[in-house]
Amino acid sequence: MSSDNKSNNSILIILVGGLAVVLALLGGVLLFGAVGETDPEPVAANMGAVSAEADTVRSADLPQVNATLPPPAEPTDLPVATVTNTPIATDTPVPTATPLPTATPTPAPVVQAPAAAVAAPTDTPVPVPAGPCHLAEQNGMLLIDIDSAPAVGGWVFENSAAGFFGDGYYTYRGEESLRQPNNSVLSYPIYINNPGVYEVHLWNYHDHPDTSEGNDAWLQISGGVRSWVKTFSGFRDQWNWDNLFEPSPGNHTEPVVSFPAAGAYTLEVTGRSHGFSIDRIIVVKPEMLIHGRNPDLPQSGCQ
Ligand SMILES: [Ca+2]
Ligand SMILES: [Ca+2]
Repeated sequence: MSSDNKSNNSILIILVGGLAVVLALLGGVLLFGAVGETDPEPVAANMGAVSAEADTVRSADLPQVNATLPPPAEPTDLPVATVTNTPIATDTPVPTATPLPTATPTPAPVVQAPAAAVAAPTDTPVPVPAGPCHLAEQNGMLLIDIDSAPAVGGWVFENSAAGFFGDGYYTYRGEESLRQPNNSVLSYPIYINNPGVYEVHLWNYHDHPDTSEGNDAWLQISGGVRSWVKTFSGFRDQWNWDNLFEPSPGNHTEPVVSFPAAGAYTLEVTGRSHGFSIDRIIVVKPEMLIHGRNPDLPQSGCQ
């Protein structure tokens, strides 16, 4: 019997315990169910408000973000500024090109150069020949002392006949050479600055009893100015300038020559008839003939 009782008691205990657990669980469910129903709306309201706020905030923030996004449009302005700076840079090379026109004054000295070149010809008409002294014509006058060249051949230095310039003169004492020039050539380098027509006169002397004897010499000027020509004087026993050319027998002409250009020439004299004296030779323009005869003038200078 006892075992049955015990088993019955155990079953009872289990049933009571199970009932208690069921009751406990039911009470808890009721308790939590009441609490869950009291807060839900406010919570839901708050949640909605919060969600609404969240939306408004998000929406408000989003447009603001979008509003703040436009400023990035400024970068678009920045490239514009860089573009505006670029044309400025293009303007900058223009002022750099301006200094080039300032370099234009350089051509000015080029203009001065030709001006100096123009003045040069007037100062130096023709290059001065190298070598011996060239007796130079100045102001239409060229004065040559016969003894400025050494006496050669039949020429003799003398000073017995009064009326000569300086220390003396030359007299041809060689053999007569009536048909052609001989070897007793006196040579005078000369320089003509002013080309044109000139007259050649000899300060001469002869005392032969026959006026037509011992009264002439040969003369020539290089450069085609005057080939050898007989030059004679008709005045006896006196120093005079009155000589003429005789290019052919009986053809008497004024002793005129013409220099085609400025430059160096050579005047030469050689003997023709015995006893003819020459002291000075002048090559002068016709309008300067009287001045060229002045015995006080010294021989022309060298050039
Ligand atoms: Ca003399
Ligand atoms: Ca003669």
